[in-house]
Amino acid sequence: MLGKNKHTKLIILIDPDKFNPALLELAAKSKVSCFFIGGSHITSGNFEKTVRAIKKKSRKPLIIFPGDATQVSSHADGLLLLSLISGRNPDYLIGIHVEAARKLKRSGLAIFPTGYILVGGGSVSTTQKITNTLPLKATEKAQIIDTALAGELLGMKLIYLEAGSGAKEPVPVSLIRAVKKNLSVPLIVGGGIDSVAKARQVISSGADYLVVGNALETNPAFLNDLNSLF
Ligand code: 1GP
Repeated sequence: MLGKNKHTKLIILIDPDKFNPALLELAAKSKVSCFFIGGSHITSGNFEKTVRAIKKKSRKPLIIFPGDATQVSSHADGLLLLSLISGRNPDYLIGIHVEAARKLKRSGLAIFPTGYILVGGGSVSTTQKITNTLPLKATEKAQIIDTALAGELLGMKLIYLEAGSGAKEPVPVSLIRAVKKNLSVPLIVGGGIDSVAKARQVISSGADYLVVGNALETNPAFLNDLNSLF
């Protein structure tokens, strides 16, 4: 479901609070490899209801990108078990995982242990606030590569370089390229991709997956522009 790719694949992140069914119709006709669902701060949206609605309308894999321990549904296909390895908050390294372990085991979901690396994206991200951790600076290239490698050596099956939802500055292409070069597991990149030019940069870096959320929430037609790149 989530492996290494010769060419970057596109993933759409759906926030249940802002779910727009029209996006599913557009995605059906486009080169979207799968959907992520989740949010670090779900307020009004009903997580379970949205998971079912997506599964009813789309055959593409639906993978949970959980914002907290409650975001588990056996109606999805898989779940990123995120460890925030850029930070040093034990809750986000092991605490919440212990809390959710039984539920996850029973869920039957495909579980993808994921090393989640927050990279400073020019503004304070929601993830940074909620997790009470500092992102790594994009200029700390060696530290970011070592963090990704440590994740891989700990057995994580994916590494996610995250600039933060709606980031002003996406993860720099030179950094993505350097991490990718040193890594054996698939690399996911996301945060702040709101133009074809920015998407093209990520693709040129050789990342295995590019995640787009915000920009498609506000403008689903952006998917038509992205399509030409994949
Ligand atoms: C956020 O990487 C994802 O966790 C996607 O970010 O919403 O900015 O596209 P955007």
